[in-house]
Amino acid sequence: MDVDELKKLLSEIKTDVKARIGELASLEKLRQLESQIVGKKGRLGELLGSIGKFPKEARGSVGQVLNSAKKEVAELFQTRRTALQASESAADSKAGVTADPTLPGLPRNVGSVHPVTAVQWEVEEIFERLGFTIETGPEMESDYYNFEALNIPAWHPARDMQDTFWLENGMLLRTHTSPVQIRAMEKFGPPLRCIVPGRCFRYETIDASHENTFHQCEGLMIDKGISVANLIAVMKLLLREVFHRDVAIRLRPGYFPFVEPGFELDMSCMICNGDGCATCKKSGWIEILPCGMVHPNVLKCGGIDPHEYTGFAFGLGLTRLAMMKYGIRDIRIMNSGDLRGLVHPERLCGPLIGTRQC
Ligand code: FA5
Repeated sequence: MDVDELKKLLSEIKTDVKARIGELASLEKLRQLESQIVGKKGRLGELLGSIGKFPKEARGSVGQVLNSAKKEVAELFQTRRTALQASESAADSKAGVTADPTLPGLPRNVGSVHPVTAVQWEVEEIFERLGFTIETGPEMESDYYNFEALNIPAWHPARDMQDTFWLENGMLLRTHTSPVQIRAMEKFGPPLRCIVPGRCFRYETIDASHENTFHQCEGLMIDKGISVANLIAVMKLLLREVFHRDVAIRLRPGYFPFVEPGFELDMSCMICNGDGCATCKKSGWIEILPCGMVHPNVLKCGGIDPHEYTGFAFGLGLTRLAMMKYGIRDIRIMNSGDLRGLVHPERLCGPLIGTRQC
């Protein structure tokens, strides 16, 4: 097709539009015709998309002709649209149709997330990237999973480290998330990488950094050849990702019957920048991440051969991590229901996903 033939075709299209447009009685019909003519597969739309098929030297004039036709057709549609809109709204008001203020409004996404939930999502996301799964376990536990299987028999003085809420049915409210270590070993066997965020309970006096109901996040990695080096690397990565910078930490020997060796990993208090305040009891440090190499007795209880496999475990204080991350001075705010402590969800990474019950 040459430019003259194109002009002829465009003029036919315009005549056709003019003839049909006046007969259209509704905005919907007008919209349908517009899409038949100007839409990608419409008569004019196809021509607009065909500039590339014309010889190079003709493309300039073809483009001009097409654009002016496009403009004229768009004006025809706009003029008719304005007329139809006016007549439709006149018809509505004649029929008494007006805006109904009693109809329910459009729903708005309001609401915020608890700081512990926020930090939990973040930790889950970090560990999912490292190939860890997310598990859960029961809050009402047996003596066996909470203590015995973790190398804490009934006579062991370490039981006093975690004051326990005992229930009338002989069960207890779990004092830590560590029982899920055993449940996960039993359920999945080695190799194993999982984290277990969840609520814990201790019968203890509440102060700025101690609650009787708080959150921890257990971590467990078991495979051949896992060492303290893996443990430290993962702990450092975790804190760097949560705080988006290197965080001052100190590692000291720590005693937990279920790990050997065991460590206490403290982070510099973010409330006072390590100067000492009520939250860190003037020490400048917050106990946040006790950890260690899984004790061979614990591996055995989970049905894993300690001669073949080793592993590390940690018990992250999730509530304290949230305090450090969001600058919350007093842990008592966390369970107070004070809405001012909530975090805006758009700053967060996503919903809890892939949680499994162990
Ligand atoms: C434990 O609970 C061990 N199960 C952690 C562990 C797991 C060690 C695996 C080694 C291997 P601990 O009692 O220190 O340890 O508690 C762990 C963390 O939970 C503490 O560092 C602290 O951040 C948090 N935490 C403990 N008690 C409270 C409390 N009353 N209120 C708020 N946070 C607490």
